[in-house]
Amino acid sequence: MTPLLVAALLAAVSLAAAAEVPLFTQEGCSNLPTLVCTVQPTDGYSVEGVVYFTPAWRRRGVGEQPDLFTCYVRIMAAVAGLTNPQHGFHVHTYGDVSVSDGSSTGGHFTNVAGDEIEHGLPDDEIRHWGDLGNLINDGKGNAEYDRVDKVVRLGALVGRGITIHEDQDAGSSEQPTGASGTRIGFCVIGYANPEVIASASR
Ligand SMILES: [Cu+2]
Ligand SMILES: [Zn+2]
Repeated sequence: MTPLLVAALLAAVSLAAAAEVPLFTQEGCSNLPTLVCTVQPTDGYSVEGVVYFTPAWRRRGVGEQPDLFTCYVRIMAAVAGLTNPQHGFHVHTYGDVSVSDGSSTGGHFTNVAGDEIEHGLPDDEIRHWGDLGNLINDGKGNAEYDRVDKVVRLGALVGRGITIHEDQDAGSSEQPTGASGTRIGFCVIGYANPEVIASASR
C-alpha cells in the first residue's frame, strides 16, 4: 500500500468529522466508530488499497431542524494497481478472505434475506446495501472514492468483506451482480485504531 495514499486518506477521515456540519453537532454520530478495510490482492492480481467507513451527520430531508439530520456513512477509498477504466466495488456478505480467489466473501451484502432485492448502482432506489458502484481508474492505475451513502448502516458492516472486481459494474441491467467479473481484491471490515488516524493528522 502506497504510504502517501494511506496518509492522505487518514487525514481526510480525521477532517471528515468537522466538515459540512454548519448548524448542528454530530451528537447522533458521536458513539459510532470508524471502520477500516485494507485491500489485498487475490491470487494473480496486484490491487491494494485502503477503505474507510466513517459516520457522517447529514440532512435527510428539507429544512434545518436537528431531527431532520441523521447519521449516514461516508465511504472513502484509495486503491492502486487497477488495470481497467472501472472496477466493480462492493461490500460482500462475509469478511472471509481465506480462499485466495476471493470467492469466500460470498455475494453482495444486503439487509434482506435471499435474492429478493435486485442489484443496482449506489444511487438506484433498488440495490443491495453493498452496491457501492465502481472505482474509477485515474489512468495510472489508482482510484479514489468518496461518497456519503444513505442506505448502508455502519453497525451492519463490521465483519463483512469488500470485494473489488476486474470489470465495470453495469448496474441493474446485469442481474444479479452487475457482471463485474473476476474478484481481484478483497478485505475484512473491522474497527479502525483511532491512534493510527490521529497520528496521520499530526
Ligand atoms: Cu462484488
Ligand atoms: Zn449488488
